[in-house]
Amino acid sequence: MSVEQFSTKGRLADVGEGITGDELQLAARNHGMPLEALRYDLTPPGLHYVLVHYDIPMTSASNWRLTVDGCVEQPLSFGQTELRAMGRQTVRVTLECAGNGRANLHPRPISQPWLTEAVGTAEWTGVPLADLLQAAVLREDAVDVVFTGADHGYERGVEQDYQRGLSVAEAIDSGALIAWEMNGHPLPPQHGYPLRLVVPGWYGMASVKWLRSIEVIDHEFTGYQNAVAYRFRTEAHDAGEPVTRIEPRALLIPPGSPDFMSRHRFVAAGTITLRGRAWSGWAPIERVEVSVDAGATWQDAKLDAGSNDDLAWRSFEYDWDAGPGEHVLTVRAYDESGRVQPVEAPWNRGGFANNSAQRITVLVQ
Ligand SMILES: Nc1nc2c(c(=O)[nH]1)N[C@H]1C(S)=C(S)[C@@H](COP(=O)(O)O)O[C@H]1N2
Ligand SMILES: [Mo]
Repeated sequence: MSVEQFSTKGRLADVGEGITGDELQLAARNHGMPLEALRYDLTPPGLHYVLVHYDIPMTSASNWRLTVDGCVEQPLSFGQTELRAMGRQTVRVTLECAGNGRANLHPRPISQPWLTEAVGTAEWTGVPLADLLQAAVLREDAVDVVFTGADHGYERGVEQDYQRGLSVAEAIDSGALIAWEMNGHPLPPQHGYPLRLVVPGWYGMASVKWLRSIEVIDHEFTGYQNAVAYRFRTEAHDAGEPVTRIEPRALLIPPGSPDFMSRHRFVAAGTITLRGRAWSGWAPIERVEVSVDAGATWQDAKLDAGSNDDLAWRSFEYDWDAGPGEHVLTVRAYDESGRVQPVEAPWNRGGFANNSAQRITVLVQ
């Protein structure tokens, strides 16, 4: 049997087809952030969402090397001590998986079936990627920068190391970091120990974990994760457009207490302060609106005094005068680039960037 025959093909769920065993297997490995963890400014690492395409590699900091080579005047190789000597910076970043929202699409692309929980915010500490590239001195023919992780696997018949490319401009201007700490502690194994890339504002796929190599190349990178996987397509044969930065999204901390199975909420009548977080990878959040009648009418939420200049989420609140009965709560975010979170985002085959507004069903008693 060939690799192609043994590999799973990409497909859409049939009309009415429930979650498959393969999707359940992925959902159990790659967990989301429970929405009540929106309460924390910084997501405790065990509650931050996790996405791993293949297996979590078993790695050790003591013999780890990071190489920087290709179209550079000065190829470099760093151990942990040498890398730390290059500088130290901490950046607060909201990471979100590009597939967040996928399982709510119709038809549903068969893949990691996220609802709305593939998000988390951490303080990442490391050395700016731009400083490493400067130390290596880019040659004139430098076009793209390729980041390779230590994990290896197969996707739709293609054997690969997990790899992503950025253009030289994106690599330098995005404020990307080569990080060794998450919230002040060494990276946990599932988040890339001992080293990972963190690209602020970009969907998570750009932030390569278990980073072992940075190669500067003189042409556009056409690896699987850039040219095949993370593309907006409506037809299977389209070349599609690349998935890049995070679209605006607001999420409410589900109020009151949940029903175990449905997660529908029970709250007592009266004034209820609804709280949540909003973010965008394109520009700071400028406004959040709340609807307590399933999107029929919208009111402005109060944003906290901060900003998300550093592209971390911003908190908001809204006092709801809750009367008895069933209500559907929904929220939407606006950013300073003019992007507005849609009530219903357009469909695409990969199920990427589905930032359709969250809906929470509440029974007020
Ligand atoms: N080496 C490697 N890096 C990776 C991945 C992976 O599978 N392997 N998954 C990517 C994807 S799709 C996402 S959304 C983020 C998730 O980061 P987290 O698990 O730290 O939240 O890691 C990215 N970096
Ligand atoms: Mo992702």
